[in-house]
Amino acid sequence: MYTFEEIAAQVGQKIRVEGFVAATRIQSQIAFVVLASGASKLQVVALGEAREQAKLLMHQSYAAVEGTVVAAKQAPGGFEIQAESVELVSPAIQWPISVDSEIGAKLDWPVARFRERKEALALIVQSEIEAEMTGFLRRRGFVGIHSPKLMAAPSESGSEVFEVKYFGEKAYLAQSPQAYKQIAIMAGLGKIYEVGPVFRAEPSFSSRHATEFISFDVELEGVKSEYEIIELECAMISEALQKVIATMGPELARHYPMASMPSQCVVFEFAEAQALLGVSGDKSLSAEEERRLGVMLQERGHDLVALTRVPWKQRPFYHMREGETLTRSFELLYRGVEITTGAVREHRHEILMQQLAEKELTGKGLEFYLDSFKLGAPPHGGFGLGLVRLTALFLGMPGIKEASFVHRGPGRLTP
Ligand code: AMO
Repeated sequence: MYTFEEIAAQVGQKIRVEGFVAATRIQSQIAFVVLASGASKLQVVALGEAREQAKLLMHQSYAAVEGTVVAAKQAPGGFEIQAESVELVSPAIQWPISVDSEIGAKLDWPVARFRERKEALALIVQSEIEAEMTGFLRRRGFVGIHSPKLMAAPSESGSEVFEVKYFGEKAYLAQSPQAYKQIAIMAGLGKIYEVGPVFRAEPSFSSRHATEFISFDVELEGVKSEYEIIELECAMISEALQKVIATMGPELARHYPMASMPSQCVVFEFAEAQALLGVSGDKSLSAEEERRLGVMLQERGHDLVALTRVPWKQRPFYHMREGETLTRSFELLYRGVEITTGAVREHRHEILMQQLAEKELTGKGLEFYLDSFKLGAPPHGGFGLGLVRLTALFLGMPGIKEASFVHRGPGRLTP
């Protein structure tokens, strides 16, 4: 990889550069080759023998050029390489997709897909969002942890779990780091985060589901209200997106015009959202209802919306209840799509066990977690954020496949 700055500093010198062949133009006396490396494009001018060699370069092959850096106003970056030799290092003998190919074909060929700057930019944005969000947390004293992904029991609900063989026994792929986040808090770590893969055996082909995705998880001690967690998460997201826009603004605007700052986070109770939608009951909102709510609230200028007081019936056993029927939990919707579930956790062992029984669960294989609450558990809470969903929605993409490096879904175990 080279940058314009590095090459510009070598004007007058002989250098060797390598890169992908982004364009060639062969004229009767002269050949122009554009080499691409990351975001940089470098013009190469070839005469004589070097021109003959340039004729052999196919589009997107990998090539090496030796030559002198000269100032050239008309070239990208204001300089070019006058080639002495052009070498075809590795030919591109096929090119399976184009920028206009549908997402399925692009997912089949990540090598070809990410040579396109717009596609690579989505991965860079995601990397920046992740770094800014973890930076935000680290500045506030959060510690990054890595929890195991092989477990003796399902970590969330029993359905949607992948079973794997484990030395003659059954193991399960973690659906979330939930148990370990809470164990870290009970262990006295105070504030933690984890960014890592989680697995859900969801036979869903929807634009928002993957069977393996990156979960951005946070947990902290001393939390008594879901509003404290919402405030923390919204501040983290806003600050991260603001920094991404500040550093990548012009290029983002060119490729992803929808990438803009979200509004301030607003809070609605779940029942208020139902009233707006004209629905009732204890069930979660469907994707369509979330989308409709998103449209209604966006018309009022809100695109980041927390729904609180979510019914107990739709929540896992470890959420803190609010009265008989509600929970101190929330969902965060961004542009009409759920990106987060968060909650104050039930930290009282006896009540936790009652809630487990009420959900008709045995807790088998989760004893290590359940017994931890007998060792003195602080009040605590946290949230899990779908990182790729956040990136895709920020960039205005139709779904998470468009923002994934490599997608895992039903029927997609390769590449
Ligand atoms: P939940 O199951 O709601 O909560 O997951 C948290 C967030 O993860 C994302 N997500 C997904 N992304 C892509 N594909 C999927 N199949 C998928 N499923 C979920 C969503 C979702 O909001 N332990 C709790 C979190 C907590 O309470 O801290 C949990 O896992 O963005």
